[in-house]
Amino acid sequence: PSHLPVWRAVPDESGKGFTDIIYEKAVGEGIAKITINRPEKRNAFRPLTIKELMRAFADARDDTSIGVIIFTGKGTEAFCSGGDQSVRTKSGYADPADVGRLNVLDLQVQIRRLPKPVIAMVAGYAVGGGHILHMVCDLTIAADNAVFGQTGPKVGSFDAGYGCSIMSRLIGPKRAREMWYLARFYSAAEADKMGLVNKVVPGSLIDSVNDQSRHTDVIMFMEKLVQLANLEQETVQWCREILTNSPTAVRMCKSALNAVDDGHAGLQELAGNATLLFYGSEEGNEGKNAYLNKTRPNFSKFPWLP
Ligand code: S0N
Repeated sequence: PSHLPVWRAVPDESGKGFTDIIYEKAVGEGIAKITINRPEKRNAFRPLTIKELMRAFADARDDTSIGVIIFTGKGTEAFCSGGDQSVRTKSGYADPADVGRLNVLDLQVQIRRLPKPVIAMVAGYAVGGGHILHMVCDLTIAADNAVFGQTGPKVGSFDAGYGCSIMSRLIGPKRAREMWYLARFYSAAEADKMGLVNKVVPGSLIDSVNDQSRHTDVIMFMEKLVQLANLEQETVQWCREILTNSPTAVRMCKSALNAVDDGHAGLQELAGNATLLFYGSEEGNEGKNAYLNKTRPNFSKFPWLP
């Protein structure tokens, strides 16, 4: 189907309620959408934002009807502009009356380890820590107004973890050094060329309108709506295609692709998936059943495969 999904808001299971994010699921389809909802701050995150995101991602992981997760920002101006600099302290980012922390690092790991594809849907700025969040997602679909870059060296921060290692794999070490050392911004087209995004979606359907009228408020408002609809249409199409495939094959591929970069943690993830598959086999169940029946397992009926 080519229609956009009907999104239904999902309440926060913890009972606290979401203030910084919107969490939705598509009615009748295995797609969840998690949106940072701080457009007045270009969707910068504070610790509370990250805590809410982590609760939503955990729910989407646990829900066996969900196969793909879209991660986005509210509006057309920004996907995410990184850590909220107005709450940055000597010990990380701090919510009122709380200690500072860098809990975005936990979110990065959670997205990385989540055994379902996460698609970053990027309109506007994906910069600073927001750029790293899109990089840790499995796929990135960008509107043609998207802007990518690191700002750390300009605002006194850096991400020497995934922010450097995953970027270097994505765009190569020379480009990664350029991105971090110079802290420039790159257009969607440039990001596409570098291999930072999977697809750039055109934002305008109103090309026939002459240049003068394009600048009226109404036209600009309509263009923003069209931009978001086009972007979501394309992203949802990718989700639907993934959802036609084998959940186990997709899960194994994600963990295998991670394993190359994640050292022991990556191997642990891949190995855990191997155990999961073994649990489903006759051979694996022989051991469990023998234990429960207080008999000796008979593994002799299983071949030592070449
Ligand atoms: C995004 C930019 C380029 C948008 O420019 P534009 O469209 O001209 O809008 P502005 O007028 O600048 O912004 C509108 C309002 O939004 C506020 N605002 C925007 N971004 C932030 C932000 N990050 N923090 C707080 N406020 C923000 C503006 O102040 C403005 O508000 P008003 O209207 O009240 O003035 C432009 O806004 C921009 O450059 N933003 C800053 C980008 C930035 O430097 N981000 C921080 C980079 N650093 C991190 O993210 C570190 C994150 C981290 O936690 C970390 C730490 C250790 C290891 C890893 C990480 C990690 O993230 O991975």
